[in-house]
Amino acid sequence: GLVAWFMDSSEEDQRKPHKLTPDQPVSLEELRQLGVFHWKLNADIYETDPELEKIRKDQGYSYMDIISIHKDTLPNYEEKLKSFFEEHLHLDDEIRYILDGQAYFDVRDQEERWIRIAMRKGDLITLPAGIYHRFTMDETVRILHKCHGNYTKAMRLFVGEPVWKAYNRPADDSDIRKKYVTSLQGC
Ligand code: KMT
Ligand code: NI
Repeated sequence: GLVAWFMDSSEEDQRKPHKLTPDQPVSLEELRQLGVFHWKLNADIYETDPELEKIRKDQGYSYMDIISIHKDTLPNYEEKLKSFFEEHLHLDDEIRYILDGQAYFDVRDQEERWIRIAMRKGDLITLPAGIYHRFTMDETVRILHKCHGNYTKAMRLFVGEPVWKAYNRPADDSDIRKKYVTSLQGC
């Protein structure tokens, strides 16, 4: 399944794993309690995959597009990567399916600790509206890719018309944040 761990607090390169010593893994169950859900799919057949179709239908993910995160394909690459790594939340769920390459999503747990989630090809993840999170490329150098360097291709899914607006921390007074924090009390 998905691999996740609590992060150290070093300010070193964001693309490094930032594992604690000893390693402190985080289980799928712990992620579920934060409202984070995961599916593993076959990304080689994403265009015709009945499993993906079923998830989209069941969850109402009517919208989808594909973002290719590479300095030659993504306009304002450096600027976007910088904003992806700013701690933020959204008013809606963030749903991402890694079609190629790999990357990290970091989410805050109830005690404000950062959990790093290693996303690889075939991982589909949903982050609940109101959770503080951020995104970064990892250190992988893709030698086979025509340009050496980091690369991630991801499908973005959304219920209805997409709204990508990010609210950088602090957004504690927003209704969606209060709603999310309240939703954690019950479990
Ligand atoms: C976000 O809002 O955190 C993102 O869109 C992350 C990059 S998409 C793979
Ligand atoms: Ni986001």
